Amino acid sequence: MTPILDAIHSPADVKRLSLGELNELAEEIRGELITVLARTGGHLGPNLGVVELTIAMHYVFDTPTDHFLFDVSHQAYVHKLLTGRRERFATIRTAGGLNGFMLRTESEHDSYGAGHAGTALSAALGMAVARDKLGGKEHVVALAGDAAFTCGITYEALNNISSQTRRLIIILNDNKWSIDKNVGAIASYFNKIVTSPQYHRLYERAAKLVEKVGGESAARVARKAEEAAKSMLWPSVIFEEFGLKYYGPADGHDIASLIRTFQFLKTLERPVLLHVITQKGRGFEPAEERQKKFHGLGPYDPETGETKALTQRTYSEVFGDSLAKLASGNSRVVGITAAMPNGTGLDRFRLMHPDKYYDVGIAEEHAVLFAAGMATKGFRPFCAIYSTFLQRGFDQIVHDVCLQKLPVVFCMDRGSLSGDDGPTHHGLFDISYLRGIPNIVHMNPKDEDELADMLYTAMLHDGPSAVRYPRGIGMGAAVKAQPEAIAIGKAELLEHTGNDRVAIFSLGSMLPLAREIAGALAAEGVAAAVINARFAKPLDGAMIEKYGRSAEVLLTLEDHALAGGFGSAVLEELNRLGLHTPVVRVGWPDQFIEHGKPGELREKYGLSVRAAMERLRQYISLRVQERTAASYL
Ligand SMILES: Cc1ncc(C[n+]2csc(CCOP(=O)(O)OP(=O)(O)O)c2C)c(N)n1
Repeated sequence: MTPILDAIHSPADVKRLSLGELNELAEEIRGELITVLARTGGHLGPNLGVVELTIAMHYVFDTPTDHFLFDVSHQAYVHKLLTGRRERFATIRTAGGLNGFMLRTESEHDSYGAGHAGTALSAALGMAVARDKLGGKEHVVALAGDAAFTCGITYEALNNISSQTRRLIIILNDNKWSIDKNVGAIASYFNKIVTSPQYHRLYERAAKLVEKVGGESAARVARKAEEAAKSMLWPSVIFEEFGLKYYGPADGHDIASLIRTFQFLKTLERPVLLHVITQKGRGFEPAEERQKKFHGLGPYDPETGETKALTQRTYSEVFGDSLAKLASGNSRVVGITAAMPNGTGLDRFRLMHPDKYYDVGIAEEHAVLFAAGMATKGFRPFCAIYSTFLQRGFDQIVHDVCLQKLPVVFCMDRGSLSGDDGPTHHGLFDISYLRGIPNIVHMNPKDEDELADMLYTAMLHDGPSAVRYPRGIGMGAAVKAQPEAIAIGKAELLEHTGNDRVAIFSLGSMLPLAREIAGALAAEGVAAAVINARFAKPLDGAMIEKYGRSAEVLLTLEDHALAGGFGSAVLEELNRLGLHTPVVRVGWPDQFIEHGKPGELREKYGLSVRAAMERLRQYISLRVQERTAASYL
């Protein structure tokens, strides 16, 4: 039963509620989150942590006139529930349903889309400056988690804010957690503030004063008291050095006090940062106890929080185990993650090699540079970064790693459609953004065993390399006890007859589709070679030439954008060879792909046997007709 939530159709309905009703609303929202996400999966923990915060924000501010930006925006579900999307909430992260992140096209209340971390402060500043230029009065409020303060761009924004605008509200939502425990100096610094009894007393005193007297004069007194004490306690409060007024730490679950604080912050004519303490997973015991697991997960039991155990190892797990094995035999191997130890499987490596494991925070650019530095001293750094997040490190890959030919290995998990998360998380561009860079080797394993071989190959290779593999479980292939090196740039011919009219060049995980297509062609009497291409760079030029000369048509398959992808690389090679063999390229079209089940999306966008056969038929039947016509003459 959710009588209060049922009556919320827009933020205006939130403003009509009494404090008691607001607190009940918070509980109803918690229930809704727990039951809906049990079916769809999603970011349960982060959203349970911001229920009161989001309610108070909507109580005080007026979206869409005012603008809310959520960093990453994985914690925007409560905002969705309060902004007219309650009826569709059960569709979240399902095909055709609500997206799991803020989306400008989804609602006028989503003023800024996101999915990657660290963007909120810069974008909020841009909005605030645009508002100032246009003479607007609206408020811009950015909410960012403590882990967003491990991102370099957050500091680039902080460096700019006070010189650019006088009105911007930043909420630091501090729950001590990134996905794993938050790391680094800033995490310790926040912890110091939060655990300081003096600070707490100070904030409470200031809050009481604001409550009692209200308005600007109280604020002035409070500010004075705070400033005096702050400078006694700390040499400086970091945000104040950046020119932002710091308030906090505040209880992020106390709606009444949050409302009062926001009402006060609204009146200020200077950029402010409110430090709010919340508990990730609040109100659902399993999530309170296992913060990491409940950050984001698939369907679970709404009573116990139990999830179905996978029967097979994921690619991430195979990666973590294989790297751990390599590190056992090579003291120079190190593993680097940008705040994703569990997502990448590097947590398994951490267990065995804690001294060779580095979590640098959500700092992909830094991770790449850090790896480059280690490589100059003879180490073999393996940077485990999802394909989508490695986009952040592009310049460092070009300018630092590839230009200097440093042996850094990029292990790109989610090099595929990401599925439920949608366009911010699909890893469909890494071939395009990497293959134009000189010196890099780009590998794509067909199964788990080949992933282990490619990691081994990368370790032995004296230069930069990247290995790309998909999300989730693999093919179920057994991994050999000892990996074997693969010759760089050599494809693997898996099926051939000597009289193949079609040559299927399959990249990575597309192999089952390649075999199915070969089977469908065989059923029509057309022989096809199946090639496991393995490398998007360097290509196996000899294999392409052989079939470019002998087959009637080449078919390329990739779980990647067609623009600049593997098929494009094959076309370039044919062009270099002066061959005009037709090429049918199967991959993702030149548009951002929405969220949904990978199988359904593949069907929709033509990454299927049916679509490939239809397109091949044009060339094969054409040749047959040509021959028939010729034989009449
Ligand atoms: C550039 C980038 N790298 C990694 C991620 C993966 N990621 C999603 S949420 C998250 C942790 C966010 O922690 P925090 O901002 O403190 O918010 P919380 O979930 O604790 O509320 C990470 C690392 C990402 N979204 N973007």
